[in-house]
Amino acid sequence: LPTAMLSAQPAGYNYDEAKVPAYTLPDPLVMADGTPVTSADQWPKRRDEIMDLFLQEVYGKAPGKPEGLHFKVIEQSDDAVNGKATRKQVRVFFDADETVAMDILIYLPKKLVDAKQPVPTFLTLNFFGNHSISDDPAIVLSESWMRSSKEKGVVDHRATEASRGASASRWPVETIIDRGYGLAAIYYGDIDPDFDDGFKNGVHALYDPPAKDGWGSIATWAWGLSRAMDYLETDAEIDANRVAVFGHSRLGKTSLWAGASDPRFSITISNDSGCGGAAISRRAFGETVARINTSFPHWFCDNYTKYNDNEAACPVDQHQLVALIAPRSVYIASAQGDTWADPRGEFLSAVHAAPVYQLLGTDGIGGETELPPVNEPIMHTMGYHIRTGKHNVTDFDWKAYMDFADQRWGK
Ligand code: GTR
Repeated sequence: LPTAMLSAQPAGYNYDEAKVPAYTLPDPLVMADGTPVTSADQWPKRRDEIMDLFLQEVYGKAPGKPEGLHFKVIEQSDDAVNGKATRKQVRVFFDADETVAMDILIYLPKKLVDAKQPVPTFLTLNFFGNHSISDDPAIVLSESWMRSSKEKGVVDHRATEASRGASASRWPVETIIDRGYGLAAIYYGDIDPDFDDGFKNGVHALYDPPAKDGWGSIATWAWGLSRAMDYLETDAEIDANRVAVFGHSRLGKTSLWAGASDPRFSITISNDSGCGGAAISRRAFGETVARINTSFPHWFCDNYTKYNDNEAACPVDQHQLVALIAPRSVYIASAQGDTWADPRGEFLSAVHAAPVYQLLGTDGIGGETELPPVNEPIMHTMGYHIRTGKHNVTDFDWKAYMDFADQRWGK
């Protein structure tokens, strides 16, 4: 990732709160025909309306579970992470002919596996291959296309031995195991390589090219997370009722869409997800819809370009994405130095989704309306923090996510 570029403030965009345009957000609790939603039993109908708009105008429609989906354990060991964990690498084939597949790397606390206690697990996508999250030499070195050609030991868009552990600072594997959680990791490029190739590679190879409301890459990666969940549900060592889906940046946008579109995810975590993730688009603070659709034309469905420099015309905004997850737990995190992702806009989507959470009988974001002080996580059914530092995933973030999981899952 061009981290240096991300923590900078690209010129030509607004970073001044005083210059945020006046805006009116679409109300998640008013039906399309104007009827107010005042009781929980009206919510499913309103939720369908909002979901249809996100499918049609923002992320695009994905197919269901493919008929040929099947799984093979390609490697396993009961001696990983200094003897504290089991390791399993599972190949998920998206078709009967085994032409397209993704690998899931799974670490589980050995103590829980030995005690036959299903393990609550963080399901995550990563940017540089499963081998990049740890220097564990048994992790299969990814052969998939990689974005960078110079970073993280990647040469000519392929990983090399030097890529092992290159992103380990973002993945405190041993701490996760020590705290009694499992980690399931997938390289996002196995599902769909992150460049605009006209929807030919990755899993798109198995389907017709998408229409204007067809799945963009974010919807495709989220679909891959649902296929991973299909696997997790078959694995007795994993507690499929306690799976937290986590992602950073474009993969934070992805985890939010996965959590919204697949109710099997118990907790959804968005780390620094920004524009097209948790940030309110109408604020046009930092990255804008026009910029994201121009730089990354493959991420959203084609209809989303209608809202380039015209956010107010979009029938939905990102607080409604968060509302789609209700009443399930959601955690949104920001970084103070990540102005490109609009920290205040990320927080506000939690605030403006909270009425839906409250209607459904939860405490939402605990009635908070002001951005909390830095480094002080808020944890209710919805959680939020803004930490010091840049666009990144840090130990502070992971500690908050595991504390949140402890609280939500009553550990
Ligand atoms: C940036 C993009 C952001 C964010 C980020 C990332 O270039 O503008 O929306 O997704 O990439 O994924 O690291």
